[in-house]
Amino acid sequence: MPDRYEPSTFESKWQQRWKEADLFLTREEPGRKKFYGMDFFPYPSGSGLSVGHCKNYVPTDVICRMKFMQGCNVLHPMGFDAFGLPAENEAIKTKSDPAEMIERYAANYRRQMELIGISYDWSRSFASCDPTYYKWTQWIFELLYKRGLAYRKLAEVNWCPKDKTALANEEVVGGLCERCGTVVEKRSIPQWFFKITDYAQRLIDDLEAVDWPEGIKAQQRNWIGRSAGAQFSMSLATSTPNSSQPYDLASESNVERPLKFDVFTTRIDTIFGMTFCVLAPEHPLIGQIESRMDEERRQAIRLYRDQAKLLSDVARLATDRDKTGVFTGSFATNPANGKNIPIWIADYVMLGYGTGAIMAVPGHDARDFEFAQKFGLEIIQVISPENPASNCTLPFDAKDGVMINSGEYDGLSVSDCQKKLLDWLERTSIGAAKVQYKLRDWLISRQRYWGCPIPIIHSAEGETQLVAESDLPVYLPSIEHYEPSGDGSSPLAYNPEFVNVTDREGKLGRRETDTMGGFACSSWYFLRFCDPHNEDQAWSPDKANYWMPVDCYVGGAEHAVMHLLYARFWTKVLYDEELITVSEPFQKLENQGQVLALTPYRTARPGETLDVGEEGILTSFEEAGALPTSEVAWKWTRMSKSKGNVVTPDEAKEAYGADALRLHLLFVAPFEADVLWKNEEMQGTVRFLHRVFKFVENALPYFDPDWRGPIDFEELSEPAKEMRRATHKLIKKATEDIERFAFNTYVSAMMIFLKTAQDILGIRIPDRSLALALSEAVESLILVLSAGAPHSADELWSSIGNEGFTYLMPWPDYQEKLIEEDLITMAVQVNGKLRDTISLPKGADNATAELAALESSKVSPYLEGKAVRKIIFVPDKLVNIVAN
Ligand code: ANZ
Repeated sequence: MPDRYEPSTFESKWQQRWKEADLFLTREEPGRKKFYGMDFFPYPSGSGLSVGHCKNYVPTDVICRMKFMQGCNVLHPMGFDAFGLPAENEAIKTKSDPAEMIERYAANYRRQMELIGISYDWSRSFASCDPTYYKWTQWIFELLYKRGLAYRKLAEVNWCPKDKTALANEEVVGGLCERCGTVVEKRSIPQWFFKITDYAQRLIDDLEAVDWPEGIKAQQRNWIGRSAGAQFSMSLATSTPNSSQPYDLASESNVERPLKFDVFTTRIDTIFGMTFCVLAPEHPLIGQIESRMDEERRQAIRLYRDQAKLLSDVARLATDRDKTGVFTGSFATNPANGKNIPIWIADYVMLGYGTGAIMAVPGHDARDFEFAQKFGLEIIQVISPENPASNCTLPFDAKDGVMINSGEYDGLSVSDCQKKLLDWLERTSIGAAKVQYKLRDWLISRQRYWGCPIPIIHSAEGETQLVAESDLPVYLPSIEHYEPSGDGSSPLAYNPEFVNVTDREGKLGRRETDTMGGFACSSWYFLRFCDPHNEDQAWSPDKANYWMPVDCYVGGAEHAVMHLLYARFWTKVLYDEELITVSEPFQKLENQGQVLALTPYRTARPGETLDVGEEGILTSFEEAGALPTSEVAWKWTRMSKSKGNVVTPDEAKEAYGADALRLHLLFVAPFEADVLWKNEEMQGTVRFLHRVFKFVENALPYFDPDWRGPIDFEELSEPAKEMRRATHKLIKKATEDIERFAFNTYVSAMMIFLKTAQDILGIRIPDRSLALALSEAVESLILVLSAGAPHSADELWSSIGNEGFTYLMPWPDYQEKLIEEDLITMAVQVNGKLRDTISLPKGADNATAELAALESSKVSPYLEGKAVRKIIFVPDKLVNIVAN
């Protein structure tokens, strides 16, 4: 057998054998537990996989392999997120047919994943652009529609002028298109939405039930943004505070009922501190009160509203921006004390949140305080600190103070005051308690070609009809020119064969030409994997109920409020429809760290254009190498094609071997931590694998495949006992570490084991009992290794004369009693007199024993007031403290 790790001699061989044996075909054998392990399915890009991508595929593979060996039926599938903007943009750039392009790219991904020995069941694979898949995406769309959860409305949307499509809120980051970084504009176009807001509370509540990183849960909670407060109605005052002159209400067109508007507040307790109101610039009341204004004011307000249109939501909400606003000239009455207060318009109030109007309390709200100061508005304090001696500056936002300047509520605590005021609002029907969410409905339509067609027909009468279920799928036609039109409609709108369709009455209707954003396709693919070839159903309930939920879902944290929220929403709808029995799709979620690589970086000098990509990063390594090094700074940035810093698994395998790459990815850093990638470091795991081969080779002459039979624990020699202890410690540590995603310590446990085992063997020729313990050690090490380095494990397995694949062997068990270290009792003396005995593991070193002796409560009285001069240590027997 080889005494070194020579990957080129066996890795491809084993991959071929696994394939021939259909080794990773999903089994659904009765009586076994199930384990569903899955990676986020990727969009297959033209540049293929980098070792960065492998940083999540390998750990998931390790846990799936272990689970299978532990006796589970394992579902470990892989597919491709093929529809959507990145694919379409790439197809346009490379002038290819997107369907053909995706197939090519996906095949390359698969080749690379196989290259590093990932145990996917490829028989279950699909791409979201396959008609056999998107038929069911459309079917779920119809289900949402029938439940009133899919609707179309004219909406002001985020429009990316570069991608020429509307974007969901989640796809806009800091006012920029999440994909291309273009400043997003507002446009009014009819759009399809999914009513995710109906599920806001359940999406918060059910986070309790899943085992996810706290950070992701917090991001989801913040994004959903629950606020409990009150909503109440304010009436426009018929007179200004300073004059008893009533407005000439008769001159207004809508004077039958007094004008009212609602405000939402989380601090109803501060109602007596309201000194003005603020409307969002888009608030409809403004149009209604325009007739009260003179021309100058009307103009000023129009100008202000136009300016607000140009600002992104992020800019409007920025706390460091100077407050701006205009007075409407009108007043509203505070229902709590009857005072008339001015109504202002300001862009820090957003139309889309709450009611788009607020009661402003400058004494206690920082934004209102700033505004009041700038425009000279009254500031009233209504809460004082509980301890009157403590001074407070305004705005004072404490919630544990005492009410002041609040009439009959004076002296109450904030929370009691809130309760009483809520009672009063409800009793008088002025308002009620109200829960608000920041979450908006999910904008799903895209004015682009490469997506799942929306199965809707606009009838001749202008009615919206669902395509009959029997007519699904609505095929995405293959068209020559699919570049975005930019006029707010999809290129499909210019394809008469697609557009013209008969409606349910047999008249000429029009097909919906928007397509669904890619996130629709990825909101249920985990269900399809349970039953991917079903032609009659999206999935059979039996299969989905067997496999769901996904036990372990692995992917990047950047999807926190997009994919991960949408998939939870669809799962809940499908649960409500009784199509599945789980209401959460992913029981456990793990986010891997990123792989960063050194990237040549240089900023352009004045007047110079550099051939650079993002943020001044030089587009290729070679070019950078050619530059004088003093001009180039090197930065650690995420590995990506656009930065020219990619290392492919192909290169890594070629130079170091697939198993060395796999173990390195596991070992180099904790799973969730970022990695600074250096190719040379893979030498570390190459050396480790060399040592494993050497160890097995050395053990081979003594190897007894029947070690299980003749071993008798009581009879073992001391070194054999130690060997068994090391083996069982390894099994325990590896099993537990893989289970808790601590893959780096799983690998280091194997390294430590190897060292210990070699120390035990030393240069001695093993006696019979050590030979048996060694045989156990060798087999266990190979099996434990097989999750991380499966090619080497299979090679070693056959080299010790075993048949078949390690994957089909049971994962080794450990015996706790063998791990327990033998304890010995040591005497503790002070100045030669016995004062205590302590229990320590056999072989404890002097530092451990001394510390334990000094900490003994029976010993310390004898040391009081004395200085320890010397400690005499006799291993496993005695600690004598000399003190005077
Ligand atoms: C009076 C008040 C006093 C408020 C106080 C806060 C502190 P969250 O917690 O984020 O839900 N608000 C309501 N609607 C708004 C809108 N459309 N645009 C901007 N601000 C709006 O915030 C709720 C609080 O934000 C509400 O409570 C309201 O100000 C403001 F000491 O009312 B509050």
